[in-house]
Amino acid sequence: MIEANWADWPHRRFDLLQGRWILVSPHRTRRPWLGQTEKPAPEQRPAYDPNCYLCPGNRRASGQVNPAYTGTYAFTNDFAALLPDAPQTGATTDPLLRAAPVRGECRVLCFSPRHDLTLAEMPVKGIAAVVEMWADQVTDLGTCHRWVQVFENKGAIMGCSNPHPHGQVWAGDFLPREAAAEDEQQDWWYRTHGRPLLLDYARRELDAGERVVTANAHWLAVVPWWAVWPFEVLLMPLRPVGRLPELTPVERVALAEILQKLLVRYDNLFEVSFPYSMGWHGAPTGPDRDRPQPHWQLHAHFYPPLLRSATVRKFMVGYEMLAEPQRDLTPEQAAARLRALPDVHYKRRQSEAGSVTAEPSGNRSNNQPSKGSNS
Ligand code: H2U
Ligand code: ZN
Repeated sequence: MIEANWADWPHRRFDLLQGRWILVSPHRTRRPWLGQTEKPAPEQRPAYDPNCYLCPGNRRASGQVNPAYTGTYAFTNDFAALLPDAPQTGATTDPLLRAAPVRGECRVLCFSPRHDLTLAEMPVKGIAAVVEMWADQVTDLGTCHRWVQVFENKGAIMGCSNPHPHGQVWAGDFLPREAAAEDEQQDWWYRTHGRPLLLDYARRELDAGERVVTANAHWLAVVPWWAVWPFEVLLMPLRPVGRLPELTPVERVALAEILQKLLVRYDNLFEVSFPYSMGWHGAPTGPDRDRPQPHWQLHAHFYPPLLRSATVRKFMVGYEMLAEPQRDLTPEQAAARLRALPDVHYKRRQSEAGSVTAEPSGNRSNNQPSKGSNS
């Protein structure tokens, strides 16, 4: 248990993965709120949208036509941020105005041909196909690129341009800032303690229970001790795994199952399709591919912006931009709220009551939550 008064008084917590401090101000959750809190009108999307550039058979901005795909589908981003043939010259020698050339590739990953679904509303089988696609992209792009960033930006509030269920992968020949910080922190822990940081951390969280959102035999989802976003979640496997392609078939299905449980809870929190940015971090690839990196533990981050309703979001402004990240709601409070929610999607419950239709959630195996996860 954390010190009792930490639920009431300002304090700082250390983010061991990023190596930085976070300010926590739980007493501020009692301040009055005068902003909006209403729920937006539920969105009704067609299963196929002739104007969507991600739907099967439709033409994209590049003029290329998507195939009549029936499962997942990946294509090279028509407006890629990294290019495979960018010139490799031009590194500056000026110590004040530094620059370096970069090469890479960007792809768009369609999760389903159905325009009206989200990962949260897809059956476990469909989510497992997305897990396969993520792993295949890491294998493929990891042969030559040092960092393969698989991610999903979901919801207009996160700048996502299209509600068709999709993610992206950006692969480059350099270690980006977040990756470099995590590499350094995990390496330091491993050298000091002889075990991977995130496996020690997962064990501690399973024992404590108070930040666990959901868990199964292979995976753990927690609101991390050092969470910045109100309902931030860290998802990790419970045995040493460096990268997505190393997951066994059983672990992949277990991942699809825990993803569904987590994302359904997210949607149920404010009864909206919950926006977030999520993405996978694993051991660096490319030239580092065959180098042993036992300090690296595969994990996913979920960063949702919503704070107290479908329309009230946390802003990273003021002190956060100029000093350090800050949160009001404690990670323990956030985890307790997520844990208490049903893992049946609210649209499904409504459709059973006869209003909205949704895809069967395919909630097959009912995993036993680990110790402490259901308090
Ligand atoms: P969001 O996930 O942020 O909505 O981005 C979708 C991506 O799809 C975006 O990176 C790409 C954009 O460059 N895109 C295409 O590759 N082809 C298109 O025809 C439109 C959008
Ligand atoms: Zn579509």
